[in-house]
Amino acid sequence: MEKKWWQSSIVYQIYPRSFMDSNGDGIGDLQGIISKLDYLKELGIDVIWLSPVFKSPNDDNGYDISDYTDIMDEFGTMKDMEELLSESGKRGIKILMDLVANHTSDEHPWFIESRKSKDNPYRDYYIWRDPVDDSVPNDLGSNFSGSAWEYDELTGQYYLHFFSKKQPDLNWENEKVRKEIWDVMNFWIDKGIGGFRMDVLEMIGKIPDEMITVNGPKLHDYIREMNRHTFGNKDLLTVGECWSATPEIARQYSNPDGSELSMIFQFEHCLLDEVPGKGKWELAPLDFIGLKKVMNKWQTELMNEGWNSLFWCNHDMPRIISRFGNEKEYYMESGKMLATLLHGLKGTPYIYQGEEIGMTNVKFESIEDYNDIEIRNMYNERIANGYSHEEIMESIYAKGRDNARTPMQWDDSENGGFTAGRPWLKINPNYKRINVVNNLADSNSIFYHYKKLIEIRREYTAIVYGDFKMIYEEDDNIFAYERNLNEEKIIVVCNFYEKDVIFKYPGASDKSLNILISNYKDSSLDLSNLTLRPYEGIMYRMV
Ligand code: TEU
Ligand code: CA
Repeated sequence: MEKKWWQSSIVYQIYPRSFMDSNGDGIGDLQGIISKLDYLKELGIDVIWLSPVFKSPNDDNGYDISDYTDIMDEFGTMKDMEELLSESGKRGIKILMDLVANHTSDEHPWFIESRKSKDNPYRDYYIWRDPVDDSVPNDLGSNFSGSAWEYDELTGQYYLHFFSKKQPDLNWENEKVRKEIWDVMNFWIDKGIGGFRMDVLEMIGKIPDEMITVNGPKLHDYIREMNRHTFGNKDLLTVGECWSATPEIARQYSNPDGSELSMIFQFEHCLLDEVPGKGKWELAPLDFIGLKKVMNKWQTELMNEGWNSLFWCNHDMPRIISRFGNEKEYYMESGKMLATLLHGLKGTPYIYQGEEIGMTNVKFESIEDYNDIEIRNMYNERIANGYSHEEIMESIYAKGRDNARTPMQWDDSENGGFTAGRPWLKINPNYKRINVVNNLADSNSIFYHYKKLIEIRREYTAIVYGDFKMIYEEDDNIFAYERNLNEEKIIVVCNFYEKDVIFKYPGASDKSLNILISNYKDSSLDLSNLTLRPYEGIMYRMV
């Protein structure tokens, strides 16, 4: 397979609202990001995925767009955006824009028009249906609780919204809609961006009348058509958010012939600490063997065709140390082990802001301290259904999206150096201990661990291109694998838990072995009989 720049790149996701506030209004902004580019350069990343910065009434913090070619007032102006592009360009960093094209805001001019009358030229930009028996057209539900259909008095029809009712779904069957989106994409491509992250891309081929929400029959036609009219011959990074993809579908999305995308995000590894089939709020202990199986499957099935994205965190996910690590007793060890485990895999790694300094989940007592619409809708629905405040909060503490969205912790000053004003969402009270300044001052910090992982990936091509082979598949505590390229072998061995465990490398040999990175100072080189301490995670190189 021809080598692509995005295969050897490291992506850093910024949630602009929470990254850095430059003007004291409590909301992160583009100038704030610009002021921190040198910090990102120091970490060593190549690409920034910028969560949406377009005009938006912020019902879902920018994932409800009212103008795709202008910047949200709170974040700055188009001039600031152009400055961000040129300043990051100077540092060799590309910018991915977050294309939310499955739906718009209800305040987008297209929807304002669409809503006016049944014969408005924009009516078919969205999905309108007559009532059935004086009620909703069918049982489709919104991802943010309740029905996916909202009644509109004016014309006596329902419109479809798979997210909040302020996020009406676009009708991709309408060619005019598809063309509008290509125009938007070309507008941004012309500004010199590095590519797109595409929000809930798997949903654009929906057929609501047949209850088909994802992977509709025309999905890949739409993507190939979009590819031809926009980024197809531009060498950009494109990554689609595709929760329901199987490896087979992913090979299609990331087909090496370049007809669709670079890669997708799939989330199978994020669904293993919930009661199967019951959704994210029904908590269950992590199915560790399940996690290994899922990782093994995706690594293996996309090894020679297609490409994986690698991530633990994003703006919708809990913090990984709180989730799969041991925040209380082995904070450093588990944080570093999880990073090593992920960054040794084959694919393009994504780091979510704050992950590189070991930020953790947050626990606010009052629901009023939460902002996220998914959390608030779920809370209200569950209270109405008789759940107690306490049990709902347990779910929110474990899985709520605001865990990822508390402001970035820059230093130990008030509000963690994020803002001189009052932050839009409270900062995690642990900011005095966990912050950028502390990380940069300690050569043993989580930050320097991530930085080193990035350097190692640059140095050893086996990590980017090598084959993957899982070892110790059935073990209940150890996550271990090999990466092989020509004569070079990388071996990653991780103890996922706090008990000491013994690892015996099946092919221990007399070849020379060295440690590329470990979360303990004195990790052993004796792979034939290795005692792994709590959360010990080591990456070896054998030549
Ligand atoms: O997320 C898609 C999505 O399915 C999420 O709502 C997901 O179910 C939930 O967050 C899991 O916790 C994308 C964006 O990443 C998310 O931030 C947006 O709210 C959503 O689309 C709507 O645009
Ligand atoms: Ca601001």
